[in-house]
Amino acid sequence: MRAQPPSTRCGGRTDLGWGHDLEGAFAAHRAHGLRPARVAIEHRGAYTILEPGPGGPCEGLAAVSGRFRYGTTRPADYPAVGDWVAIDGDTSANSATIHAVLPRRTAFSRLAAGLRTEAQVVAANVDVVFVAMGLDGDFNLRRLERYLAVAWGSGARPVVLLTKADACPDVEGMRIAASATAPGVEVLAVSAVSGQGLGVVAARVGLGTTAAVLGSSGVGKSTLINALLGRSVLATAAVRDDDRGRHSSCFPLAG
Ligand SMILES: Nc1nc2c(ncn2[C@@H]2O[C@H](COP(=O)(O)OP(=O)(O)OP(=O)(O)O)[C@@H](O)[C@H]2O)c(=O)[nH]1
Ligand SMILES: [Mg+2]
Repeated sequence: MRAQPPSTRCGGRTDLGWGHDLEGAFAAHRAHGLRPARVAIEHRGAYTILEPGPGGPCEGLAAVSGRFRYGTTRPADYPAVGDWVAIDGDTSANSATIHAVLPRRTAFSRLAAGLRTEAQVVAANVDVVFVAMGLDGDFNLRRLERYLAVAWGSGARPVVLLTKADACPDVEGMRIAASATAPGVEVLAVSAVSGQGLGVVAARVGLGTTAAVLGSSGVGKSTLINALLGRSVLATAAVRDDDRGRHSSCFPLAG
């Protein structure tokens, strides 16, 4: 996991993707005086969380309670980026405590190294996963198939993004080849340099939708997310799949 320096910040326009289905799941926690928050970044031993509020989300650091730690043995049951959690304490003072993780709608997992090999969730509750493949030499249909299998396995809806379209002389030919490999999946050519396709990508991430970008290192995930954030995308996570495993990094929000 890539950590970012802890910071405290409140406000901004977003509902963080909280839905009515979560209200029911949260009722018992609310009865115990707990509040919902969403995990934005996983650090070693702590989490940056975003707590919805009337003036916009409030950001702060949180840790799991001793009781949670004592009762949780599987890595997959610990909070992951994108999880909704039940907290108490003061988020803006970086002293919130996580008491429970709400059931996940979707989950990206990787195998955690340890005495036993166990699944670890790297991104939860993602609705749309953008499978990114570069048109600058990264293009590989076998890898695209593998990424699509990961995407479908997570429960999220995949959309293929052919990135760096500005660097390719035959974008349409590549798009047709990718479409043949990904039947039933939308394939979009995009460029953060020319702006091609960014409007369509942003339209796939409506208010309340959580998106992840999955792709190999250097494919342009961070650049794309930054370009999208200028277009009021709610929330995005970058998930990298390489020989060091699958990583999810920050979960930035439009302000
Ligand atoms: N020509 C062109 N270059 C791009 C585009 N998007 C990103 N790049 C370049 O590609 C390189 C890698 O981009 P990143 O956004 O850092 O890639 P990443 O997928 O986040 O990489 P990791 O964080 O290592 O997983 C940078 O030099 C970018 O400037 C694009 O649309 N066109
Ligand atoms: Mg990056």
